[in-house]
Amino acid sequence: MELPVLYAMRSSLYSAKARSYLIKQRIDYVERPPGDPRFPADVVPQIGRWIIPVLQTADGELIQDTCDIIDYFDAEMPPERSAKPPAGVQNIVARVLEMFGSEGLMRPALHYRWNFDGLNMPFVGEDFGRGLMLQDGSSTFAFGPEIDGSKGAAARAEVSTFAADRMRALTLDFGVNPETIPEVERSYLEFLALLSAHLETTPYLLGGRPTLGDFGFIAPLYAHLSRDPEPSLIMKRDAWPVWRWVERMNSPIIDTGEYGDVPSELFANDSIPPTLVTLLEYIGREFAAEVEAHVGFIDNWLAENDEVTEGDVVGGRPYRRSLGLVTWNWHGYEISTNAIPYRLLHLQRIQEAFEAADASAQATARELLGGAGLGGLLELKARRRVVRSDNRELWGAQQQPVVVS
Ligand SMILES: N[C@@H](CCC(=O)N[C@@H](CS)C(=O)NCC(=O)O)C(=O)O
Repeated sequence: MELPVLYAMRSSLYSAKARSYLIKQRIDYVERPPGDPRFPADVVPQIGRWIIPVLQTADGELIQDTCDIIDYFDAEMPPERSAKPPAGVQNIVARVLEMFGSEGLMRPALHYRWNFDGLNMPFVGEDFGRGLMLQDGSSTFAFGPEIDGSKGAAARAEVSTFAADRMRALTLDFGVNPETIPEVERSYLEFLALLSAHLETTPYLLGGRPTLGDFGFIAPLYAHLSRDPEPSLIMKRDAWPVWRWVERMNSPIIDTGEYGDVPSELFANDSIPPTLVTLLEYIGREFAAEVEAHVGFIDNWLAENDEVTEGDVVGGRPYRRSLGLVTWNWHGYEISTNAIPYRLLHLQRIQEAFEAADASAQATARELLGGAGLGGLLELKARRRVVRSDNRELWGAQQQPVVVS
């Protein structure tokens, strides 16, 4: 039987989420970088865009998107190993944490990668070059300029510069600019302090084993914030428990020794401890306004583009992931950031978990998230759902919008 193959890069944010799931669940797999000639030949044409990670299952099926990759394997997991807590408060919170980890830490991730060239670039440049070009010279990079891998280090440098320039340009569209940088840094240090305080009490976000929340958090906290040289120093200096959690999330054993004999179970009685409530309050301050602005912008866009019908590709092309720039107020700064309909999928996941909970868990979750300023996550909706089909995001059925006016 063939092993599953993960097309991924060490320096890629979302690759870490899928990789960590495979490692923690002890799923044997092969990892190939996108510089492998099979990626442009077999994967990109079927997926319809250059994007990582992509999982090729043992049966040869291709799955793009970290949520779908996790769902695919998790469907076969026994409840005591599943990344999804049973229906209830923890299941809702796990998805809130997954959304925030996957989408809400882009400002520090991009800032600490792209604004510290002296320390970062020698390392990040090698990472990009070696992920996008194989060392045996067999790669051709045709996403943008055609670059022939047989030129070795020169080809790697060329491909790395091309990819780095594209990514660096994104920092502005995620709200990192000279005016906001001090606040990006302050807010990230606050986040590290709160996450450290929580991890002082528990090896994983919801207890003795990882859940969707941990896999969401590892996305920005692996490649960008723990592995790139500059932020790596910050994390090691200021947030040892977070650094250790990153190691743990990449270890195939439960790796909780320093906590004593911790059972690999979630917190008892579907509870959420005070240190996690404090972290949720931070997420409310950091992310709630961004989600409100997103849903409002996307709903407005749908109202203005009423020729859109169910089944249309979001953005018109699979690789156009933003509908434009939405302006909103982040900690007192007016910033304009990419409006990404993909994020509605995360909201839908949270809302589905809420609907699956019983009335008492719903009441507890409403109080908990409402108190953290995150009540909107349970309700906000644009006038169409987003669905995924054939590894692309499509507009789904119409629904009654719920937006903040
Ligand atoms: N929602 C996707 C996001 C994947 C994604 O954005 N991947 C980045 C690398 S970390 C990428 O391939 N970017 C290529 C590009 O934007 O051109 C997932 O969860 O898998």
